[in-house]
Amino acid sequence: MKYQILTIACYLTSILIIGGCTATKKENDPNLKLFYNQPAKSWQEEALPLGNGYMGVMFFGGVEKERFQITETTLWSGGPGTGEKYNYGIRKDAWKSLKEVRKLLKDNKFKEAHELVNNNLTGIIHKEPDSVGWHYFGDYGAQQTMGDLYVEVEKNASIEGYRRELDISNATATVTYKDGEVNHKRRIFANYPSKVVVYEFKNDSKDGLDYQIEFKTPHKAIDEMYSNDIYSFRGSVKDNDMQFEYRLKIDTDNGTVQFKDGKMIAQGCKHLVLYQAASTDYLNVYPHYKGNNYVEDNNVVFNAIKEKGVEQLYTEHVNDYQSLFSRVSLDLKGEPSKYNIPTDERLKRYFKEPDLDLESLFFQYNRYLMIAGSRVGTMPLNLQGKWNNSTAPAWAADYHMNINQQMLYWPAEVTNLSECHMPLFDYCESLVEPGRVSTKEFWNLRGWTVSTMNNPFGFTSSGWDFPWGYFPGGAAWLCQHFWEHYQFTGDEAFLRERAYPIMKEAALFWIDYLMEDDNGYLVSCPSYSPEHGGISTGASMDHQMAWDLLDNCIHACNVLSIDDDFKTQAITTRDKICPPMIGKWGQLQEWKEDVDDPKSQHRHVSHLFAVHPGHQITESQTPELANAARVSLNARGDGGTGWSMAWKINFWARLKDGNHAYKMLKELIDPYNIKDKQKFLNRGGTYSNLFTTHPPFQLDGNMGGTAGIAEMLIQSHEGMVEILPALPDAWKSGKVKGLKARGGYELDIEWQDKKVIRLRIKPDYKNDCKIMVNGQLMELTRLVQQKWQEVKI
Ligand code: FUC
Repeated sequence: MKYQILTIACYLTSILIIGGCTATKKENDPNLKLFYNQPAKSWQEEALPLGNGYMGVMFFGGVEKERFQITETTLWSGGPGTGEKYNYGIRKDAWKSLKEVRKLLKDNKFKEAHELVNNNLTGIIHKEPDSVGWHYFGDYGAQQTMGDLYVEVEKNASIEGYRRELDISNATATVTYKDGEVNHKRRIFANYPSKVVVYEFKNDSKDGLDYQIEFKTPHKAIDEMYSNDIYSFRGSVKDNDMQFEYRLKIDTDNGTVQFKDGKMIAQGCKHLVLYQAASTDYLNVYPHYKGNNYVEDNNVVFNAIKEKGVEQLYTEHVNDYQSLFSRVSLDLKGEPSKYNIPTDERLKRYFKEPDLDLESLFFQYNRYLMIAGSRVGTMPLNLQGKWNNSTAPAWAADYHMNINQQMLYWPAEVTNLSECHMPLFDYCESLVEPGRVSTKEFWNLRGWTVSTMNNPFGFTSSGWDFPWGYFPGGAAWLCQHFWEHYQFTGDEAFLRERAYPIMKEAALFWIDYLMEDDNGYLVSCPSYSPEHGGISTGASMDHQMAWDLLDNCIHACNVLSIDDDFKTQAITTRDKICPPMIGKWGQLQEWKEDVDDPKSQHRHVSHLFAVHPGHQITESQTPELANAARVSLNARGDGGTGWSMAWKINFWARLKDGNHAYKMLKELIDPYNIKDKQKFLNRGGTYSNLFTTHPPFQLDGNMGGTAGIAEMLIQSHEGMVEILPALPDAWKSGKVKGLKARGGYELDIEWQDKKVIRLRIKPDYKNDCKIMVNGQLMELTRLVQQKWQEVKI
């Protein structure tokens, strides 16, 4: 340990126990609003997202015609429903080529090895010959939009005072305007406990107005009806017959409703409320993935809300949402005058003038998106979270395991949304069974794996082309999340019953797969550094992920008092893995061979996994390697797609360079990056709805961005909690409340002139804490669990 620990007694006396909790509930915080003076035209760039985990909605705020685009993330094309050909991507007996591939690589016959892997060790999909690039994958399928709900209302005069708003302090969207003398107000919210989305329309006209309501879908209709104020559309996806029901209850205080030609016409309304539920027959159970009683799902929802009016549902929603969202607040001391600038305009100005509070809004918006998209019992976030308007979205809007899926969940624990992490764990557990089959057929080894692309129908095979698709390390990386969840929560039952079994099984694959090279190191073969370079023996990322997984398994064994052959094997294997190496230009090597190209600016920087999200390389323990990582990162440059820039925030934060991390954050938020395609091919940025882009929109950049901001403010991967480890000069003073650290601590931090001036800690399950504040390491002891305590600085 590089730092000297400060006398403990001195700090013991300085801890004051104070009561109460840090209620950060902020109603009407003007910086927690996105707002615009015009309706959205573009789905991707302007429409605004809402969600209750089950359904995602994008709303446009059109005056005469409102459009709500609806996603229910279990709705997919592809999979077993397409017919017998679909076989989870498995190429039977693929493993028989493994020996030959390894021999070819030993003889440096890379071209031949590539050919053989491409022909024999890739997965299989069945698609039409006229498929279009990254948008159509045959029986692999794609996440599907469910459709759009349109609500038309008459417009009689010129419009004044238009405002479209999303308040993320209470997850409520509103549209307000005046049409002549008539005031209009819409309110939209997505309620998780009752599983409904509610759309409310109000006007203060004398006799009420007519509203036309219509649901449109690209999918096949099975049945459409309207009876007793309830509209129901049953449909199915064409290629796999996945069935779904979209249901809408229509409440009018004083109007009448007629159903004609697929449209509901509500006449003479001053107050119209629509309650929406949706469900599909998808069931996340291998091998059929079908059988959910989706109509019954909707019956249950509508029975339960019968007695609850719109206000009760709204209160329930706000309480539920705020119980998560309000745990954390971030104040970067920007200029309040910016709060009155519409968000699109504010974003445009962002690069020219500082707007620190836009950075905190971005941070909180992504927490909002996590709560809107990932709740207990729902599918995990995918590439587009829960917001997809297409039947052929980019990369199928799938679960992408070579960076994207993991990044989506990086902010979950540290930003105090541990519960939102749960869908990822449920989902990973559902991959184990098909993942075992893939591991048997592709490598004839123990354990479970998942590669680059994954659909919710157990496609755990390598992708259908080499090299991009070959990434069995997906499972090892996902398992890091299980261990992290334990570290942040101290939930030993979770560790014993859920985390350890899945981690162990993922580790078995690596124990079997790694092979000894001529130097006596264990190396990954064949291996491929995600989407960069070619086939190799010993891509550093594989080694780092395997090291991380085995190291975490060993720690888990210690916590659970497990002392068996597996633990011994895990230790022996971990210690023999080819370590991170420094190459001829001072770089961290991406491969075992020293062949890195100093000119490559590729967006993937996979060999820095050990810096983040791993912890094998740290500033204090392995300074030379950390420096080599810095050299590599500088060479790769500051460009990249949304997620790539977001990852770089995290890297620079871990390398304790707050200013560089901040530069990357600005690049990520900057909307002009997207336009600058000539200069920077494939460059991300942020749209005016604050969605980050690859392009196209991918949610990983949002989530990686928020994780990066948290990483600048707090770190805890080195057995201690570091306060403000990578604070940029731009964030001179500020306050952050409610961030979490490994060990289960919750922290409130206030700083001025880049120095911590106030610190409070609430330990969850421990009585002590090593903590680094203003460059000094302190050891706090005899802390009281579940209580806020002041640490005197
Ligand atoms: C990975 C990345 C791409 C894209 C895709 C969804 O394969 O390399 O840039 O983000 O996922």
